[in-house]
Amino acid sequence: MAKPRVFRDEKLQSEFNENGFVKFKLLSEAQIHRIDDFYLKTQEQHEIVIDKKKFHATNDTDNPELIAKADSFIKEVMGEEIDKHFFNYKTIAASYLVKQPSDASGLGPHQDLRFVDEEKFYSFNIWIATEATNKTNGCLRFLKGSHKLYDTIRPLPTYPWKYKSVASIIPDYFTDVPTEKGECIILNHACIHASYPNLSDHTRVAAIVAMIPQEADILHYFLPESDPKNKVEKYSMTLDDFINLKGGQRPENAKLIDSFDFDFSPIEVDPFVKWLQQNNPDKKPGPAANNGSESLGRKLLSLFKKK
Ligand SMILES: O=C(O)CCC(=O)C(=O)O
Repeated sequence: MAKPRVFRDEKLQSEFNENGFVKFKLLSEAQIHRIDDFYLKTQEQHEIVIDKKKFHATNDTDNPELIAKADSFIKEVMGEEIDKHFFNYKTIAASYLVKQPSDASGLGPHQDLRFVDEEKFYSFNIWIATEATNKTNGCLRFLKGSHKLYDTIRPLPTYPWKYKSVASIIPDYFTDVPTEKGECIILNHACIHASYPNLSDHTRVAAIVAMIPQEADILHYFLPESDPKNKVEKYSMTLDDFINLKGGQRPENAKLIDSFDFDFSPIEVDPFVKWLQQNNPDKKPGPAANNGSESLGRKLLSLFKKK
C-alpha cells in the first residue's frame, strides 16, 4: 500500500520517496532573519551546554520555557510557508540545532527516532539553516534510499542501532547536500544521515520541525536498558506526552498499545556492501573510519525530547 502523500508538488514527493530526502527553497530572507534573531536573543540560554556538547539542540537546555517558546516561534515562522508546500500533515516538535565551531560538532551516521508505524507511514523533519551550508560549516549528508532498506525500531532510552556493524563504511557512500540560504531539506527520519563538523569561524544555526501524515498516530518506542531480552513497548502519544517525556523513563500518561520482541542484532556486512555498491556505482569505498556513532543514542535524545 502506498504511503500517504504530503507534498503538494508531485516531483518533490517522488524524489523524497525515492531518496529519503529532498531540498527546495522554503523561507524568504526576512523569515530566515527572524529565525536567526530569535536564536541570537536566546543564545546564552541555548549555549549553557557548550562545555559538554558542541552539537546541541534547544531540548538540551532542560529549560522548559525556552523549549516551549522556540517550539512555537519556529512553528509560527515556518507555518507561514508550510501549507504552500504540504498538505495532509501534522506537526510534532520544533527546535534549534546548533553546531559550535569545533571538530567535535560532527554527527555520525544515524537514523532519527521512529514516531509512526513505518510500514504504513513515514515521519520527517523540515530542516533549515540560517545561512548557506557546505562541507566546511556542517552541511547534511545522506545515504540515498536507505529509508527503504530495513524496517528498524529506534527506541529510547537504549538505541541498539541495527546498522552499527556497518557504520564505519557508510560515509564513503554518502551524498553531501549543501544548501543555499532559504533552502530547506526534508528528511525522512528513517533515512541514514549525518552532518559534517563545523570548521568555520562561527556557529551554524538550523531550525527543524518534525512532521507526520495527518492520519498517522504519534508513537513512542521504549526499550528498557540492561536486558537484551526486554520487549519493546509501543506507546500512543500526544504532543504533551512528548513534551513531558523524561530521559530514560516511560511516558507517564501515554497509553501502552503493544509490547513485542524485536531482533536488534546487527545487519550482515556483505549484503549491505553489495547494496551500497549497486545503489552508488559512482562512489569508491575508502579506509573504514570511526564516524562517532557510539555517542549516537545521547545525541538523538537531544534532537527530540526533554531530559
Ligand atoms: O543539524 C544537523 O547537523 C543534523 C541534523 C539531523 O541529524 C537531523 O535533523 O536529524
